[in-house]
Amino acid sequence: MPKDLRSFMRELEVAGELLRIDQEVDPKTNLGGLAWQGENWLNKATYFTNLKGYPNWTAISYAEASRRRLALGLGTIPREFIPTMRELLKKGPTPKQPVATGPVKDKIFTGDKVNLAHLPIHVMSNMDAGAYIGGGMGIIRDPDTGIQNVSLHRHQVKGKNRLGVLMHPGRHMDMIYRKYEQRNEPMPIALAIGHHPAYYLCTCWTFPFGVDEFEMAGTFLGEAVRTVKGETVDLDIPADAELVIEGYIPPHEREIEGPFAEHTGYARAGSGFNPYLVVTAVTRRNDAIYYALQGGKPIASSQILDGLPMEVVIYERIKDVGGFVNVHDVVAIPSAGGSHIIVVQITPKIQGEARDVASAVLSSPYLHPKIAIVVDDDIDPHDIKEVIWSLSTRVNPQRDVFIIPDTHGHHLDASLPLITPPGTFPQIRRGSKMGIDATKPPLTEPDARDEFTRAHAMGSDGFDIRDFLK
Ligand SMILES: Cc1cc2nc3c(=O)[nH]c(=O)nc-3n(C[C@H](O)[C@H](O)[C@H](O)COP(=O)(O)O)c2cc1C
Ligand SMILES: [Mn+2]
Repeated sequence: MPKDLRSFMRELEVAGELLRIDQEVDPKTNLGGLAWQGENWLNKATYFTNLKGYPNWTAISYAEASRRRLALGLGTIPREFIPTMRELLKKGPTPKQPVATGPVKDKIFTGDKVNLAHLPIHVMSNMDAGAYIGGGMGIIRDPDTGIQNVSLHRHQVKGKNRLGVLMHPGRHMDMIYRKYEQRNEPMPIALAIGHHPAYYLCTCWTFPFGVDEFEMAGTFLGEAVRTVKGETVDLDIPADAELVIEGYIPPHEREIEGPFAEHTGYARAGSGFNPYLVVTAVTRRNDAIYYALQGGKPIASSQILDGLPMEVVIYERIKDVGGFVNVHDVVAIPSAGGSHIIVVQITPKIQGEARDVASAVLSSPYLHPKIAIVVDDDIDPHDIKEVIWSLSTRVNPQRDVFIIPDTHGHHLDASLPLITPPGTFPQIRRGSKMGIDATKPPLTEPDARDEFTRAHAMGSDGFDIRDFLK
């Protein structure tokens, strides 16, 4: 059996990671909030079996949206995520396996039969313009090379066969869409919704331009991705997805899109005149599970799906700074509004190394990192209390904080000034970045370093209070 959303949901259930809600839930009014509370209050993914107005559907939220669950899907544990992914990346792509048909073709709707109102697309946040698809893996083809690209984008429901689309400037969909615009041709697209988390991880990974994300999904899964042809588009679509929406994005056309609460937790940035998508077909499983990916207020899917790949990419980038760095861990802080703060744990060898590392973090393939904090090897970078303690006891601001002015910033970060007119596509921001060296003095200064050796409560390493209560 191929790995898919269903095989993963069985794993979640066995691991105690899945809540099930059988009471009636309304995708338009309370599914988003219940999903958010399931993750943020109870640390679970939520499976909704009773959807108001959609009797034949069920839905899942936060399936992939935690460190633990993503690690589970990849057969590892959270602390081993970076080394596991580095090993997998070394294997390179796995060619896709075309098949004649698959479960995603159980039901096929084209022409007048297409109606997005028949899908239980949910409203994620109170400030959103309406229902949005968050979990649509956007498959397109580079018209020059024929190579497919897959990326995740927000899609506002705008009518029975019309969706919005937001493309960040410089990302691969934006680059490929511009090629279609130069030819004055519509860009065919398929959104695959609902699958194993390895698919979502690849979709959100920043691979070099020209890498087919689904070939990397095959490597992450340990099995080739099975693909079928689209009904109305010449694209290779995952055969074992739950639901697929096919269509095209017309060239040069823009219309109002948004607002939509983003990974920053705010809703206005990004909204304005954006391209749109015309739906030409919907195909799905008989008993399709809607993948109600929840965006917006942290912690939501965006912080995890953007953040974990970022950690691996940044680790690769900084390990060779200055020749060699003792780097132990990289954490994209999920509560930092979409990975705008990165904490790196190193053992500094020499003065200045931590600053060099912070500079590399701030100029990675990602635009999100705005603040880089470098901590020493005795600080747990996942524990924000530890990071704050380190900042408060190891940082002399005038010596250890540096600011890089006038950098390019993330287009959804409303704290950075826009340099393109508001509401136009694409939106570009000028910002600045900050590095903080919160490490102890380096190994070359053992005496100074020793002054920062941590004290512990007496004997606390040697016993467990619970044994004293028996
Ligand atoms: C939940 C979620 C929603 C996202 N929404 C958008 C979006 O609306 N527009 C966009 O350009 N990128 C969005 N992204 C980021 C891209 O999917 C991501 O940068 C991806 O790696 C881009 O693919 P590429 O490397 O092929 O360009 C989103 C990511 C996540 C995790
Ligand atoms: Mn890509």
